[in-house]
Amino acid sequence: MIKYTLAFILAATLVACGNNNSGFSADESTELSTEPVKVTTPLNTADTITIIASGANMSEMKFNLKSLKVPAGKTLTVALENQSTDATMPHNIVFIQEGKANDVGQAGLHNKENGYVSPDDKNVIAHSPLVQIGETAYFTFTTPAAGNYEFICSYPGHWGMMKGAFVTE
Ligand SMILES: [Cu+2]
Repeated sequence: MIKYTLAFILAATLVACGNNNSGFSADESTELSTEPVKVTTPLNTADTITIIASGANMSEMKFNLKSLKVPAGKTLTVALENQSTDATMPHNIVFIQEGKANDVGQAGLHNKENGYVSPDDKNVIAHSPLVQIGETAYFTFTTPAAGNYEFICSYPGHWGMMKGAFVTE
C-alpha cells in the first residue's frame, strides 16, 4: 500500500520534470496542478493505481484524480483508499459509460446491500465495494475498448462532486 502510494508520488514528480513515456496518466485535483500527471511504470498485469477519496463532509469530499488515462484491454487493479476521518463519508469508485453518472447513481440508491451499485447495471464497467473511512479496497478489471468513460462515487449524494474522466486508448 505504502509502496504504491510512494510510486505514485515519485512518478508524478518525474512527470513534472518532463518524463512523458508511461502507460497511463492522471490529473491531480489540486488547484495548483493544471498539467496531466503521468503515473508510474508501464501498465502490466499486476499494475495497481491508488486513488484516494478524502474530505470530512459533502462540500469537501473529492477524489485525488480528475482524470485517469489507461491502455484499453489491459488488466488494471485499483486501490481505493478512503482517507476521510468522518464516519458519514464512506465512498466507492464506479467506472461507468460516459454521461451515465446520474443513471448509475439513481440505480444505486436501491442497492445499498451491493454498495450502492445496481448489480445488473449495463452502464457500470467495474466498481469497488463501499470503503469505510481509514480503509482501502482493491479490485481488478479489464479496461474497456478505447474510448471516453467516467468514474464516480455512487454513494447517495456524492456523484455530483466525486467524479472524473476515465479514458482508454
Ligand atoms: Cu463518496
